Amino acid sequence: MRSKLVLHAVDSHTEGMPTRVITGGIGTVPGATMNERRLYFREHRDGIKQLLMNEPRGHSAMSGAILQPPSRPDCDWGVLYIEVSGYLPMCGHGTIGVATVLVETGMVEVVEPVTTIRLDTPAGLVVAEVAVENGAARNVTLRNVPSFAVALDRKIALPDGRTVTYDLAYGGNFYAILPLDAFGLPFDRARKDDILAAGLSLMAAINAEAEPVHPEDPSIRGCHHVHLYAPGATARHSRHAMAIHPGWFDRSPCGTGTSARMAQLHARGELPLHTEFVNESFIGTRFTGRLLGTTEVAGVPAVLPSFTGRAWITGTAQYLLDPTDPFPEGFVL
Ligand code: PYC
Repeated sequence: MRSKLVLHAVDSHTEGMPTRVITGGIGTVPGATMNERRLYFREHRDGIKQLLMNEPRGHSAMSGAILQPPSRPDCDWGVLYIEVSGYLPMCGHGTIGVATVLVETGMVEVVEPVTTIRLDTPAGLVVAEVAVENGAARNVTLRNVPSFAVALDRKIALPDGRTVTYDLAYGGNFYAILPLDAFGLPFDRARKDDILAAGLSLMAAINAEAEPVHPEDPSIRGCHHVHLYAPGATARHSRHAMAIHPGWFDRSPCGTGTSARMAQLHARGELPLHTEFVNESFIGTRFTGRLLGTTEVAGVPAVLPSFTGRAWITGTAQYLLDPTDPFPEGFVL
């Protein structure tokens, strides 16, 4: 056996969505903040992300997180998020996976019944409260970054001639939010290809016409997620399909998407603070969220979201790269 590198991983899934947590083999990425490290990694080390996410080591809906020393003194760990689609500023399901791995592998001091872990993410501070019972992480509640509605009832024309109305909100990533009915499609996994095509066409139109940019950090930009909610969705319990660039669905209820959805519902006057909101994924798994308070982001009214979900460790691995491997960055079919 020969290898140019050895990447140590603990694989997990959060309510159905994988998080490959890289615990060693990468070293400290240059950058004064976690966002600078995200941009550095994207520019200089993208091959490692491709190798870990693409086939044959990953698949077309693969997601992961690279553990780092924190860049700020008030945090326990830093996290860089990697996905088939790129480098997210923040990922909710990924952070629940990270917190579960940190507790269950003893990489943080474990306190029962609740272990609090402060995480330095490219989007800002995220606090994880892990409910621990006999050493096992039962669930994780995240206090996410401030989230806000960008636009309500914005109209856009699509290439097929249809005009749809959507809301746009930020919850660590930007989300277009609209009913699946707007495309005349049923909430049915048998129609997943049509649902995905609808989401991708809206995403492309938004980015061509009015690409969203974070008011405090222009490196966080673009709409790469479309939240299509099912008939019967309410401001207390909602089911949805989350279409993600370049062409896959979140299997989990999507933590940053849940945060954006709660910010959107709050901006619409439909979700008060401290009120439970259950968000259900395309495969029927759930996060339970609530809004803890209000704040501002660059003068824009914002909310402080939290949500709870569960993750399970599925394996450990050392990913290798043989110097003769013809696919050093994997491939996408
Ligand atoms: O849980 O925030 C999330 C997420 C983003 C993309 C996939 N999952």
